[in-house]
Amino acid sequence: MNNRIPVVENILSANERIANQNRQLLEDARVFSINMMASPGAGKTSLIEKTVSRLGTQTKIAVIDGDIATSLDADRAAAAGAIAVQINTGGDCHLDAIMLHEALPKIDLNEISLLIVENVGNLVCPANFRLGTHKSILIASIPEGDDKPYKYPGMYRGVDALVINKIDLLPYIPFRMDYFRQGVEILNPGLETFPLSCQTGEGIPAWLDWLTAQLWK
Ligand SMILES: Nc1nc2c(ncn2[C@@H]2O[C@H](COP(=O)(O)OP(=O)(O)O)[C@@H](O)[C@H]2O)c(=O)[nH]1
Ligand SMILES: [Mg+2]
Repeated sequence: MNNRIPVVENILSANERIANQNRQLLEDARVFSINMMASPGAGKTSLIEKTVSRLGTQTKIAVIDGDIATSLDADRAAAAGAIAVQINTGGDCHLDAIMLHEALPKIDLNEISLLIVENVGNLVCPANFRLGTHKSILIASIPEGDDKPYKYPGMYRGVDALVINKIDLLPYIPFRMDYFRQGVEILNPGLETFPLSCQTGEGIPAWLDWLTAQLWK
C-alpha cells in the first residue's frame, strides 16, 4: 500500500520529462502545436478536416491521431490534405508524452508550422497527461448536454480554449447555453470560447483567426 503514491508520482514525472523534450523539439522547429480533447463523437476529426482544408494552402499542417484502434481518423486528416500519423494506444484511454515522442520522428517538423494532436475520445484521462504541446483545446458539443462542465471539471479547468461544436443542432436539442457557460466560467474564468458548426461552417472563421494568430511569425 505504501508504495502506491510514489509509483504514480514516478509515472507522472517521467511523463513531464518527456513532455518537456517534446516541447523543445517543437520549439526548435518553430512548430505551434495543439492537443485537441473531447468525448467520442464531439467533432474533433471534423474540426481538423475543416481546419486543414481551409488553412492548408497557406499553412503546412501535420495531424497525429490517437485512437484505441484503426487508422480511420488519420485517413480522414490525410484526405483533407494533412501529413497524418496514427497512434493506436491498444486500449489506453489517453495519449501520453511518450506516445507523442515516438510519433514525432515520423514527421519532418521543419516542413510544418502547425501540429494538431487529436487525443483519444475521453473527458477524463487526457487532462492528466501533458504532451508538451503549446495549447490544450476542448471540444464540447450540443448533443452531449449542458451539464458537462459540472460533471467533468478537470477537463474544463485545464484547457486554453473551448470549442462548442454542433450549434446547428441548438433548435432541436434542449441545451441551456447560459447554464453551460456559467459552469465553464466558474472553472476557467475568461476562457476563449468558439461556438461553431462543422456541419454548416458557422463560427469556423473565428476559430481559424485565433489559431493562425498563435502560429510562429
Ligand atoms: N450536426 C452536426 N454534426 C456534426 C458536426 N460536427 C461533427 N458532426 C458529426 O458528428 C459525428 C462525429 O464526428 P467526428 O468528427 O468523427 O468526432 P470525433 O469522434 O470527436 O473525432 C460525425 O457523424 C460528424 O459528421 C456539426 O457541427 N453538426
Ligand atoms: Mg476522431
